[in-house]
Amino acid sequence: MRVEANPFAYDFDIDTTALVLIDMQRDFIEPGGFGETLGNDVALLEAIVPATQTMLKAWRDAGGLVVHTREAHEADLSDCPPAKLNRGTPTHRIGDLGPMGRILVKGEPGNQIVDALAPVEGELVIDKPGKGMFYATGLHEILQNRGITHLLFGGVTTEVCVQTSMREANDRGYDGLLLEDCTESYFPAFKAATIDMIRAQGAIVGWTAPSHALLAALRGTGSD
Ligand code: C5J
Repeated sequence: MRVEANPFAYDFDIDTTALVLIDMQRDFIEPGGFGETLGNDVALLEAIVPATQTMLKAWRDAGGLVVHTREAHEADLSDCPPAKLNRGTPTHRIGDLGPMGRILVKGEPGNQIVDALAPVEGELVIDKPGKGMFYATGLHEILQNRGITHLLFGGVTTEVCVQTSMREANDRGYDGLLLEDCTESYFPAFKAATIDMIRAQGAIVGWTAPSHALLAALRGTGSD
């Protein structure tokens, strides 16, 4: 299957490809969560949910593997080093009690994936203590065991957890494609810069494409 992508076409087989949705959690997307406590306008992120939902449905209908990640810490914060805990000047830090429970702590309401994109049976849900999806998660071994070689990416935020995960994936030998309208940043200029960086120099980190290009490929109306 071929997606019309940048900087050139992206070829993949559904059987060896996973869709990875990074951190589409209430803590980042809904008011009252971690994102807002850092002073961000979360409405920007909420806006990508409909396109992501459409694309997720098409991928599920095609029978593709779905991986959801959550940025999530243990209740005692033993997996959150001071270097992470003490950064920034948020009104609430990781572990503090906010309107949606303890910020970025496993099991809390704010730590869950937004309802519109909630995982279904058979999909992988990976809790990660870092920004990247491979650090301290065992995900690489899980994907290797399933024969996955290609990764389609959506999620938030583009320049933090999504870009870190794409770079980690690239170093581990995966071919990654970022779905441009299924990812967002609190800073539009950072999103644009990330897209440019990923596909620069002949796809040095990976490919990018709008989700309609993937949908066309799945419908069999893209090029093959
Ligand atoms: C951040 C993330 N931005 N999921 N996390 O802290 O990108």
